[in-house]
Amino acid sequence: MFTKRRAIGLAAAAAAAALMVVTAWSAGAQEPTAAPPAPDRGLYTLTGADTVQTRTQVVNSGVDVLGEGHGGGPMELIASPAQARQLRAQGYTLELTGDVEAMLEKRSGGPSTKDSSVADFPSGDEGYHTYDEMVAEVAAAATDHAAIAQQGSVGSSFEGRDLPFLKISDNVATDEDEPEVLFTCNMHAREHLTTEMCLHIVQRFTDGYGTDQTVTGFVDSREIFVIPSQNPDGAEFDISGGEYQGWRKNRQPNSDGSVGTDLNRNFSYKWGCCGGSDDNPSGETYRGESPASAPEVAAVQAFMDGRQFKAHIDFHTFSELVLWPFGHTTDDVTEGMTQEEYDRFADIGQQMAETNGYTPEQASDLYITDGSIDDWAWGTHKILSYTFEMFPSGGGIDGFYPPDEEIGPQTTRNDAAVDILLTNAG
Ligand code: 0X9
Ligand code: CA
Ligand code: CA
Ligand code: CA
Ligand code: ZN
Repeated sequence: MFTKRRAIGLAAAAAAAALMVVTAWSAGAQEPTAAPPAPDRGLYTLTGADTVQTRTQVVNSGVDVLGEGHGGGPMELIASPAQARQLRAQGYTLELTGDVEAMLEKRSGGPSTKDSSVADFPSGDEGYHTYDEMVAEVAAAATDHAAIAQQGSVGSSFEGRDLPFLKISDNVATDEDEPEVLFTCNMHAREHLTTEMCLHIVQRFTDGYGTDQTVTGFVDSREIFVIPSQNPDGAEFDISGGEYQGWRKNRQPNSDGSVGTDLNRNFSYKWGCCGGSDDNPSGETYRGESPASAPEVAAVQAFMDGRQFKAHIDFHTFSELVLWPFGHTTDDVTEGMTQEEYDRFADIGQQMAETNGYTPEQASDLYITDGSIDDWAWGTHKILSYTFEMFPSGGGIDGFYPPDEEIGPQTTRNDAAVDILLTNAG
């Protein structure tokens, strides 16, 4: 994909250069004035989308919106030259600020010297877990803490990778009548910091058992479930070739030759209802062919259908936000959400945000999303379901790739929020 994109970009650049020569030649002495061609994946700042409706239109126009932005400010997005032209024709102002390919290469430490057939994080970022390392970590936690930790499988990804989960509780082999709480991570491929968040939760509630009083109390009184990666195919692809790829979706092929469904638009509750997703397969928020058409989503839904979760956090990056349902409507109170229920979401959301310094708000405050996991979890199962957008608060494509030195501080930053959720599951 990367190589092909780059080849197309080079061909376009060559064609444009040839055109400029011809133009210069036929114009005699005049200098060619054509601007250099816009990059295949250009980083842009967009202004003029000041309402939820216009922001929703931009997000689902096929482009790749980075982070969520704050308070209706300018949006940062990745667009092709054609997409940039189209958005300008619709009246938005776009300023080109960089070439994403060049930025990813720079962030990855320059042209890779690593074996490109093996998926591994670029040099200096080895603190992040690859898929195999994540699987090993889950297995080790279950082995080293057999009395309180048990491993299981949620199902398989499109490419056949196992989606492991870990259950942490006293009497772990018994399905006890204790509030069940779920933490899910890495739904979007490039959001690697979230995999570390789930592994940190695993570590904290296993290693801390018997010594940390808070941890011990929760392990004894709750059933904690952790799914570190909902999108391992995408995550592995994102680190393939020795360079970050900036990939978001899963790796399921589409009918038009493009690849990937946005898993956070593919859940079965009010799927595609409200303009909060893209029906064009090549778009970055493509909702898939039908509800739960992505095997990863079907697996997560079936797993959640089969348990009685009371509370849930789905971790994403980035923007430093605590979000609650609904995302499919800007209404607070609607079918499936009373004022009392909304107030509870907002109250607990604000309490959690108080501890990590994130901004708390309803998911739809920035743009509409349909088919997202939190709407589904609440809409179908009344699970107290939040979406966290982790560190950083902003930063273009590099925002998905904080140095691995951030893993420790940015995961422990959510300890108190996790504890608040666990408390409120009771
Ligand atoms: O667009 C998304 O899926 C999430 N942002 S991300 O940059 N991680 O892709 C935000 C989803 C917000 N809506 C709901 N949580 N419903
Ligand atoms: Ca490092
Ligand atoms: Ca138990
Ligand atoms: Ca139970
Ligand atoms: Zn995400």
